[in-house]
Amino acid sequence: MSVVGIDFGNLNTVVAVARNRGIDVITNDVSNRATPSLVCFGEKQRYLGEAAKTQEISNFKSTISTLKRLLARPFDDPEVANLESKYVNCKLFKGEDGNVAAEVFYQFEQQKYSFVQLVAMFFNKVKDFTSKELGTPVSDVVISCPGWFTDKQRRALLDAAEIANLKCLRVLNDLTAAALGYGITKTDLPDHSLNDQAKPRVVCFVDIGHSSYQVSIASFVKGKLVVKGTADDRNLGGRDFDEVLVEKYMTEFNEKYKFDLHSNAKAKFRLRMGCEKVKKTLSANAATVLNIECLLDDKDVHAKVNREEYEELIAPLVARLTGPLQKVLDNSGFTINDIDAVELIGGSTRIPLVKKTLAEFFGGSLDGENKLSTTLNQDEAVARGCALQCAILSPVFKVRDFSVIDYNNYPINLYWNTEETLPKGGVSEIFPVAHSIPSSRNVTLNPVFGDKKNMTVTVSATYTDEAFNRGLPVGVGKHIGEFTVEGITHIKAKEGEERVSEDKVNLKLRTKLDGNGCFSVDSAQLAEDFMVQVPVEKKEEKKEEKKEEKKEDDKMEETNGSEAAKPVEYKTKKVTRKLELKVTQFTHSLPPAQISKLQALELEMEASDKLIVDTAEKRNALEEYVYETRSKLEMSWTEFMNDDDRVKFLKDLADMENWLYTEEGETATKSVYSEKLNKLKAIGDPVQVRARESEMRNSTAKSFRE
Ligand code: ATP
Ligand code: K
Ligand code: MG
Repeated sequence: MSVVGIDFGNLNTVVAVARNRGIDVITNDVSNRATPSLVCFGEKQRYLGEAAKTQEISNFKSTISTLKRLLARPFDDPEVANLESKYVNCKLFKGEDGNVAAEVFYQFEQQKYSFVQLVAMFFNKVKDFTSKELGTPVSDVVISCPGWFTDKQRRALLDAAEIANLKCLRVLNDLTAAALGYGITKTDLPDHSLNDQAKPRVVCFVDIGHSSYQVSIASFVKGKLVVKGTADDRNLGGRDFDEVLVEKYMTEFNEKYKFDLHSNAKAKFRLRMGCEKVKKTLSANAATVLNIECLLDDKDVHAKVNREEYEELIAPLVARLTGPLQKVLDNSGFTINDIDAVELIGGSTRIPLVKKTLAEFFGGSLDGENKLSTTLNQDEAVARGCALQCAILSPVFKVRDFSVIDYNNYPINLYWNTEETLPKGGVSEIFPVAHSIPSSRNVTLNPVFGDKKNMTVTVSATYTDEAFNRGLPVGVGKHIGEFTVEGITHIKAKEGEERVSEDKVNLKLRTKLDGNGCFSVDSAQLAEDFMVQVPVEKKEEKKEEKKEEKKEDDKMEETNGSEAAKPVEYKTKKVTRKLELKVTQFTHSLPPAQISKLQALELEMEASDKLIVDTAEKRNALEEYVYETRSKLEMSWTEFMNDDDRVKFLKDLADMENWLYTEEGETATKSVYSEKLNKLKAIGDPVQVRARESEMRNSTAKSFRE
């Protein structure tokens, strides 16, 4: 069993695993520590992660990026058309569920996939290279997501993991993951078991990645962290720092070279890649050159860029950094003086002007003293934190326990049917801002039966309008779900009891804001107090019955003075009876049947990819054997085969080479290649054995002489 943390970035995904010695970031199939979050469809097979990156230009319209940001986004969300689509090269359309989906060309056909499916494909690849690296199957994972993800987006992430046959133990906020990594490795945190007055350490975490900017403040004591506030500008990230250069050079090159870069997506894409490189170089150098060969119409383009000029261009973006910093201070009730350190995370915090702005905001300067700290690896902190969380949650791994209390940034309202239940308020802010995560709360309603014997109560949950002020993506919307409880009735008296009163029925709903940040109504319980008439038992019997009642978790009270009014053999008593009812959930999670269908489809595609790869490997093996054996026959093997056989074998090899380049030889099946290779080997192997034996004899003789 393995313990895995996945930082699912919009640009790059980083995977960390818990091993006996600690947490390691693992490398992928081409030995990189970060994997491009890309999915690509080819004529025969899919290319995922690194393989997709190498196909991105040649398979332009069928390579899909921006997986994380388009996951669970309604097609009609204006941000899809006005913002995200700028970074996506494939065709987007409105899926049946109203969410944005992708149309690609795969196996010579138009194919359509939802982003839940695309993310699942990518996760399946992550699973594949992680299990290869670990040498064990991967199941349990913790996956990070932006703090600003809504219930719907988080559920989509969980669905994608499930479709990829991963068991996601928790969806963890990026910055909370980083905070966990920080807390668990610091040995000098204030210890409240020694001194409960000790001031907790207060750390501000800042993550500027490829597409978004997030901040949080967490307080730490030994063994525990509490997130005290969060804020973000979810549409500010590295890609925006590229885009200012793209805009500038697009205008310049259009003028200078009479290009029309606006209408050439591929050229624009290559310009964007060039600009990203320039941006990165300028983080460490005062000047550089933008150089792109054959950008358009066979023309190479060049431009000198210096950092000063670049900093002027990005000044408006950098100005947006302070808003969320002020907000997170306001939310958490801390002042700048309270902040002990500012931990930087994400690739874009490498930009010097960004660092300078952050240092100055917290009362320091970049060259002098400041609160900026990089005790965490800025590219790997989130993945490491996820792996730690997975280790804490996993039963197979022993790790120091560390309690993580997250922060609810989007308040949640619960609504219920005002006509048929009391109280009639109809709405309650069930999880307000700053409520801790995970947590649960009970809500008690009193169904009003009227003439009905049997009732159904539906409650619904949404984010409050206040959530929009706190950054909830408007287009994703505030809807969370409906939760229906059927079969609400007066509870029946037990056998031998006669019910003599109708009373108030309590419907207790247990609501939960779980570790994933998802809301649910977990269970429902009916409870009713009523009077029953029962025969008076003898002392011993009574004792026995009491025991039994206790076992069923029932509460029984006797009512005073009723016994005298009744015939001697009967009495009236008050009982509390409870009944568990099923809650049917209508959330944004996919129904189980749909998940199974998509799992099967994913397995099918995976098998088809594997067959293509294996077939190509077999063909290569055959081709290699032909070349190698021929050269051996012409050189070192001459003496181990008689001339006739050798000439015949050489001809076989030449025929095989010719066949490999015929239509049939290019498109044969795995087993045909295997069979042909085995036939050649049947002739070649004995020669190989003779050659090796002779070689060994020679080398023994040689060492004997020496
Ligand atoms: P997100 O968190 O938004 O989903 P991500 O996690 O994939 O995205 P990161 O890997 O943290 O993003 O950061 C990638 C971004 O950092 C890219 O925009 C990249 O250009 C930028 N970046 C990386 N190195 C540097 C550098 N030296 N200078 C400036 N920017 C850099
Ligand atoms: K990342
Ligand atoms: Mg990130």
